[in-house]
Amino acid sequence: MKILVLGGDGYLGWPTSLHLAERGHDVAIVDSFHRRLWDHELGADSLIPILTLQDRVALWERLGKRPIRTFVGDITDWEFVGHVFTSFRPESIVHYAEHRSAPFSMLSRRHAVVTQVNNVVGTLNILFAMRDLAPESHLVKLGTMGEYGTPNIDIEEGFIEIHHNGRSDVLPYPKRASSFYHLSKVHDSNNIEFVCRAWGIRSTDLNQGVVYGVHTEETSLDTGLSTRFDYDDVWGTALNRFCVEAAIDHPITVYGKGGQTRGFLDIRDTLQCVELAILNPPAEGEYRVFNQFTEQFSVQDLAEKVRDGAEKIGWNPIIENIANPRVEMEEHYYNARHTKLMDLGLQPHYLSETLIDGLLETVKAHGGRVNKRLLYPRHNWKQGLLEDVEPGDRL
Ligand code: NAD
Ligand code: USQ
Repeated sequence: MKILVLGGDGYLGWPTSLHLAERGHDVAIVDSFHRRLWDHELGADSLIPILTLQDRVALWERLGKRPIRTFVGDITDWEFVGHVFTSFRPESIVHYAEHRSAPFSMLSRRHAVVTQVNNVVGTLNILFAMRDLAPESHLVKLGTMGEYGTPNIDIEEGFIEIHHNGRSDVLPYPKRASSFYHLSKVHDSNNIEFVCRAWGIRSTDLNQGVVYGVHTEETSLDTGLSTRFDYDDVWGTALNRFCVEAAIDHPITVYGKGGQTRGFLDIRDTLQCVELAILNPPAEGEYRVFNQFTEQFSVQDLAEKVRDGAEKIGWNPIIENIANPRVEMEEHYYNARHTKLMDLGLQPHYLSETLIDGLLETVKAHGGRVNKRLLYPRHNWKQGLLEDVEPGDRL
């Protein structure tokens, strides 16, 4: 199959591209390198060194692997999108090419606007390109579990049956996101659901939880094929950050009480889920939603798992419950359904079977690259970027 991976230079897009190429598909990557630029703005960098996209792709081919095409450009640029679709003619489009940091989107008015324009306009361009240039193709769009928020009822997979005043209907599940980033995904979902009805587009919205881990079968073939690994206060996600903190003997930064519960999954399962969605496409005009995570944990649970894993290998990290920079519930009900990908054959890698100490050792090997100034949060949800935060300061 001809598969276009939008955002193929990123944490998830790069290993997904390799995985799909290894499975015999014709893969083309699109990326604007915005992510590398946004890192520069914040003085952040991947913990694990990464090659340029051009060098990564060349190395992959030198290993005798199926070539991967690259298109460098921005999907908010309509001319560029048109060029990519007419020259590659994709059958499936995996859409990772968005701004993905909740903290970044809360830093200032400008950061909120950059996030929402990039995400909503980029996705609209892809939808119009599908209608006009690839009407049979299937969009596999990365959404987020954060679209739902933390309601006091069970979370369903995209839709809920509502009974009201003696009548009933199946409607999109109510959304209550907690950052301008998460809201951009809600806006995307609404636009996609609408064009499936209006134009007969096929789409799978993958409401993904927080991803952890770094190695996949293909990235492990050569250090030059490594994917990025973020640990800073703006881009780093919970478990990945906790491992880096433990590895350099920095307190593990649980925000607030730590009862915030989220869905999590191993990076290898992201690849499996995307492949399952591609191989089992929806019907013409169908908009379907899969909740893409394998287990749910509170952040305090995760911190304790990392601490216990670290103690097994002789380290002694401590957990610090610091002031929460976010506005979010720290104690709440959370029960999200996630059976549709399992029904398609997903075989999860559970955290209990993953050697946290293995991940810790990998991270430790790069410990010298950690910029400690980037560990405690330099922002909060109410004031945005705190310009006067000194290295090591806390909120
Ligand atoms: P990432 O920032 O590492 O990768 C995103 C890539 O998209 C980057 O290489 C960036 O340069 C590119 N990009 C962004 N805007 C673009 C544009 N307008 N045109 C072309 N390229 C553009 O992010 P990631 O962690 O790989 O996440 C990928 C997707 O998965 C995102 O949509 C994110 O919201 C979603 N997601 C990620 C996680 C996670 O834990 N990492 C969890 C749930 C959902
Ligand atoms: N948290 C801590 N300590 C930290 C970092 C985070 O306690 O050092 C807490 C946060 O307060 C939050 C939870 O951990 O309650 C998750 O935060 P996160 O930074 O790991 O994840 P989040 O901001 O939600 O965003 C990440 C990705 C995003 C994706 C989302 C999936 O960056 O692209 O959409 O995970 S989900 O969380 O399901 O919405």
